[in-house]
Amino acid sequence: MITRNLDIVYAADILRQLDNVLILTHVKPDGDALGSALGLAALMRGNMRHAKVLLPEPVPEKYRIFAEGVDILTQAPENPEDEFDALIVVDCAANERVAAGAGFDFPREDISILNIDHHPGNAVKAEWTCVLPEAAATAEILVRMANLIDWDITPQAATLLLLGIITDTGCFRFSNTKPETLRTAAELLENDADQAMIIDAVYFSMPRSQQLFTAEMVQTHTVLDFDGQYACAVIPEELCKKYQFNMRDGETLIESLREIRGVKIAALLYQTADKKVKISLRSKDPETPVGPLARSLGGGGHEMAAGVTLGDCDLQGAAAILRGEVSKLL
Ligand SMILES: [Mn+2]
Repeated sequence: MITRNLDIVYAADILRQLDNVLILTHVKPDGDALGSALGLAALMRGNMRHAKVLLPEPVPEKYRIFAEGVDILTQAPENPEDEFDALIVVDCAANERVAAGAGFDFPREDISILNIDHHPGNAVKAEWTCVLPEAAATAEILVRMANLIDWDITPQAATLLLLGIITDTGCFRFSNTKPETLRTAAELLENDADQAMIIDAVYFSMPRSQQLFTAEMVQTHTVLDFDGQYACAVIPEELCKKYQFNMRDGETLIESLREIRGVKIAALLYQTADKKVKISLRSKDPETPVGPLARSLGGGGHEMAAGVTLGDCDLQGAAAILRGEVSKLL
């Protein structure tokens, strides 16, 4: 059963009453997933609560410095209901995307779940749900909640939460950047968030091999279609091997397609280890949103940034299916 979406004031009061929680986020965590999960743990610790974060996968290298000093479990506890008051799921829109690791059932009935997110269409099964699609990042919602319940924001929490806002807004370039987003970021800077550390780690630390990988992706594996309005990169496994590049670190690769003049829709396709095709989608034009497109293929996300995983087809087959859907928009 999906619970009704709670008012943020009510949800913040639920958060205030929790003393000892386990925080979870989505598989293949991005900057907002990590910033929100680790930031919420830091926030709670700074306000006399206990919080651990469950991260069964390795943290992408560029985010690793942000995880230092946070209590992280890499293996799910067998009986979380004995150890914790509740689970808090942040920035994750679907039950099957909750990164819990082996032996951990999700959703579950034996422990309360608080679900905090900004993805429209969030369907995580939880006792309490607070989804605010107008927030640029889940981290932004967490700051608003902290303010509502008068929690202190420590410099560490501020840095982690600002990481979430900066990455989900593409450093305040995307259309989800609202006055409230900038005010929230300003507040985090007032609380000594280390903005320079975030910018250095996220934007000025690309490994040379990734830069070369990106160049070859753009030059050899990208097709411009529909009069240059659609840029699609199909990444063969050999390219990853050549540069020893792990697509787990490829969160921002699609930006080099989106930044091309005239492109309205950008797509990036690669094959996952279990032989499915993962598609990332971005739109630059509100008239051609990619959220509905992703949902029509069984995926999800935001209107301007979405994704879908297709089984039962190879890269070229997936690219053809996608082109068919894109042709309805362009
Ligand atoms: Mn997010």
